[in-house]
Amino acid sequence: MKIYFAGSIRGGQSDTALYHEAIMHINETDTVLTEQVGDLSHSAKEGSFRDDAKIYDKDTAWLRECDMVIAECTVPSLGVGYELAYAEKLNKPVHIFYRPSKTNLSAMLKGDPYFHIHPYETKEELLAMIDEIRQ
Ligand code: 6K6
Repeated sequence: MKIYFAGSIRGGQSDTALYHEAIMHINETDTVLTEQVGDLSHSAKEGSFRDDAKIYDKDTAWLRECDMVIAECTVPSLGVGYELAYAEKLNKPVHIFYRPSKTNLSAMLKGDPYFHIHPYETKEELLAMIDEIRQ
């Protein structure tokens, strides 16, 4: 399967190492299209309109191409929220993971019956739940 992994970048990168571990885990059996989400070596700062337009074009093409969207939403992100709504319009399966001890998930995600919502707390739980949804 081609997986679109969504996680905060300009919304804040405190969970980037966790995204990286989840992406590496998924890549053992499937293909993550968006590996850069777990990469701390790129700048998260605003780019020029042209650079950001390239990111938008590439990411929306990957959303059209993917078989499933997995989003880690503990760190709130406008970009991830946009991607989730875009994926819903495309009828892609969308799985949202978050840690309730660290955040209050937006009602616009939790209240949307289209999304599969998965609260978890530990990294081990996250990886096991990611395995379950891909079976
Ligand atoms: C910075 C760090 C790694 O890569 C970069 C360059 N910027 C982006 N590259 C690729 N996708 C991006 C970039 N910035 C945002 N996105 C997309 O939006 C990703 O697919 C994330 O899921 C989401 C993050 O949105 P913000 O609003 O938190 O940046």
